[in-house]
Amino acid sequence: MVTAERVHTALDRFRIELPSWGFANTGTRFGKFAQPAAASTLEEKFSDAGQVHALTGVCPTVALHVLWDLPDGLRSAAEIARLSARYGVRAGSINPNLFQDQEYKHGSFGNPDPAIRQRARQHVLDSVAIAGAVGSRDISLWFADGSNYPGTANIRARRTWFVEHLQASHRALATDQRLLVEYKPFEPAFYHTDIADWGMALLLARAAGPQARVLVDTGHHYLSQNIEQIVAWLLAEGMLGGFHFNDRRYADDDLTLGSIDPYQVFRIFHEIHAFAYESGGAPDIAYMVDQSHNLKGKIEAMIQTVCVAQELYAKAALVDHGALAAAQTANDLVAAEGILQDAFSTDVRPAIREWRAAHSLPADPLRAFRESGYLERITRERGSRAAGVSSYA
Ligand code: RM4
Ligand code: MN
Ligand code: MN
Repeated sequence: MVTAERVHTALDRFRIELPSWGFANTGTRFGKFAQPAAASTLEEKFSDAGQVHALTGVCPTVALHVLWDLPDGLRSAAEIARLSARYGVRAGSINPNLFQDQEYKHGSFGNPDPAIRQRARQHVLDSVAIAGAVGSRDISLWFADGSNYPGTANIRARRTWFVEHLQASHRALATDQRLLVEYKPFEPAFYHTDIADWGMALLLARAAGPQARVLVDTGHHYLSQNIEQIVAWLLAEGMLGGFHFNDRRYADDDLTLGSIDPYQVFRIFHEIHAFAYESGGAPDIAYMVDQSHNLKGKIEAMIQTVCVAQELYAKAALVDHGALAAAQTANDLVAAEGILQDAFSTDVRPAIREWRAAHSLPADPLRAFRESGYLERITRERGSRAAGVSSYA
């Protein structure tokens, strides 16, 4: 297949979910710089996500955070249906919030108080019901649980509670739903976190039940950790459920994808394409963005992210897998590495522009957004009200 064809085939099957919280005001613990155009209602988040999807054509779903987006729980389902019809994007993964209520100061599923563990379980069960009502497949679990000081938490007891409550959550799933278990080694807890790495997430997902998978957030690793190796292992185990994409230089920085290390993202996509090549089918992975743009314009940063994701996914699809296998078998290190480097340095942008034209999409979505007048309109409409910081991420 020639380059353009390979790029087009890859893009045909690549979809990426947008986080509702990426359109809202966010910041750091040192301050929040409110943007007049930031979304503060669910309707505005759907509207902004709808813009990104209209211009890129590859973002049909929006991840929702239950506490921030669905404070009325199940009663919000009808509203979601209305917003989906109006703005052309559906509800994506449902993210329970097990970290902001005062009760969760010492944990949720890992809290030593059984009443709080029960409350957390109920919130996840409610979230599964919401997912059912809005037609979402994935319930995505991230826990802030952990401790800050040695000796203050019974690590094994908490592990047992996690198994028990994840199993109870899994029992509530419909047959087509999935539970995604996210891991993170630091923040907000700084001594231990209850699900610190992919191994713990894998064991917990296995213990939870057959519809649980691991979710890899690129920012949730120690520096220099080989994330693509983790991806390769999870693929081999049939346990890679999805990604939260973002980039970082130090910790969970939530910077735009590929802004710091595009080769890292390329290597992750390469492992996925290589797995598909060897196993004869693309794995079922939910690609999601988990970023908060504190300084960049939120919609622009999201469009930029989607375009970069497409480029890196397409570049990785150019790897000649047959030649790579031969070079690996012959231990021809320079040739093998060169095959990756050739793919990475190919300019796929002309082929992506062709693909967009073929789908009646603007060749340059960012430019089309800047020329659309949408940003000026929402800045006018939203800027007049008092700036509210509706979420943090
Ligand atoms: C966490 C994690 C979760 C996200 C929250 C807001 O660090 O990445 O996925 O929902 O932040
Ligand atoms: Mn995440
Ligand atoms: Mn994170």
